[in-house]
Amino acid sequence: MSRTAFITIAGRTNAGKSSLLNAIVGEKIASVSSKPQTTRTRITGIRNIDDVQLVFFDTPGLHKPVNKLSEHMLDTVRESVSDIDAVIFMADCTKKINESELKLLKSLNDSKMPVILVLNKIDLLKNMDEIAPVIADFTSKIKFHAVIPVSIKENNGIDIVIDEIIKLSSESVHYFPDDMITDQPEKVLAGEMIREKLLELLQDEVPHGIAVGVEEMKERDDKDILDISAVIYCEKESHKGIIIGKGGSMLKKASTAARIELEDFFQIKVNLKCWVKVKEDWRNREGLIRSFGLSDK
Ligand SMILES: Nc1nc2c(ncn2[C@@H]2O[C@H](COP(=O)(O)OP(=O)(O)OP(=O)(O)O)[C@@H](O)[C@H]2O)c(=O)[nH]1
Ligand SMILES: [Mg+2]
Repeated sequence: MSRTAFITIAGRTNAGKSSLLNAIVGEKIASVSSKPQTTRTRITGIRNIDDVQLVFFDTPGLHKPVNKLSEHMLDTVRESVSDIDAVIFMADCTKKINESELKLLKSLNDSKMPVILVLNKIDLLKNMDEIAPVIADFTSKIKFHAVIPVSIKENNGIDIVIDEIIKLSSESVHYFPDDMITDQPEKVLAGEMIREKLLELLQDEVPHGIAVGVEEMKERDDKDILDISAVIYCEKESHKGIIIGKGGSMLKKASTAARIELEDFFQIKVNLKCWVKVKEDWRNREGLIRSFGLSDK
C-alpha cells in the first residue's frame, strides 16, 4: 500500500522556507531572494521516495500586514495550516522569536498538529553551542514533535527533515502523478523567475510592488526556441523608470539573468521579451490582486 503525507512549511519571512522546498523537490520551483516577502502564494512541491508521496506547501512569510496583498498572503498561511499531517515551522536560528511567530506557534499548539521546528541557517553560527539557548527559547513556548537544526545553504540536515516527515505519512493513494513536482503552471513559474531577478536587483519599495504576467509562452514550430513575452507591472511611473534603468540597462540585466534560468529549467533556448506597465497602487486593489493570481477571493 502506498503512503502519503501533506506538510505545510510556515514561518517568518526570509527564514528559508522556499529554499527548503526547492532542496527537497530537487528543482527550483519557488523563488528565493534575500528580500522579505518573496513568496506571495501557496506553492505545492511534491517528492516521491519509494512508496511514499510527500506533498509540501510553501507559504508566504509571517510579517506585519502593510496592504491588502499582505492580508491575502497571511490568510494563505492560516488556511494552509489546517487539514494537513504536519507543519514544518521554519525559523532563522540567528533571530529572536517575534510576535507573529509566537502567534502562529500558539495556534498550532491549540490545533494539536505535529509541529516540527526546523532551525535554519546554522552555517551563520560561530559555534554550535549557540544553538542550545535558541532551542530552549522555542521549546519553552510550545511542545514540538521534533527539533532539527539545518543549513539549507550547506545541504546539512535536510535528510533528517525528510526522514521525520516520512514517519508521519499514512496509508493512502497518491494524489499526484509520480513525475509531477509542482502544481504551478509553466507560465507562473516563468513569471516568478523574472520577478525573482527583479527582487534581487532593485531596492526599497520598488521590487515589492512588482507583479509579472506571462502573456505568451510558445515553442516555435520550425526551431527549438521558446518565445516568452512578459509584462512587468509596477505601482508608479517613477518605479517604471527605475525598472527600465538608464538606456534600458536594468531591464536588460534582469531579463538576461531570467533568460539564463528559464533556459536551464525548460532545457530549451529562450527568447524573452519584457514590457513594463504601471498599475497604480495595485497591492491595495482587490480586482488587480485577483487578476495577478494572488488571491482567489
Ligand atoms: N546563510 C544562509 N542563508 C540561507 C539559508 N537558507 C536560505 N538562505 C537565504 O535566506 C534568504 C531567504 O530565503 P528564502 O528561501 O527566500 O526564504 P523564505 O522563508 O521563503 O522567505 P519569504 O518567501 O519571504 O517568506 C535567501 O537569500 C536565501 O539564500 C541557509 O541555510 N544559510
Ligand atoms: Mg519564500
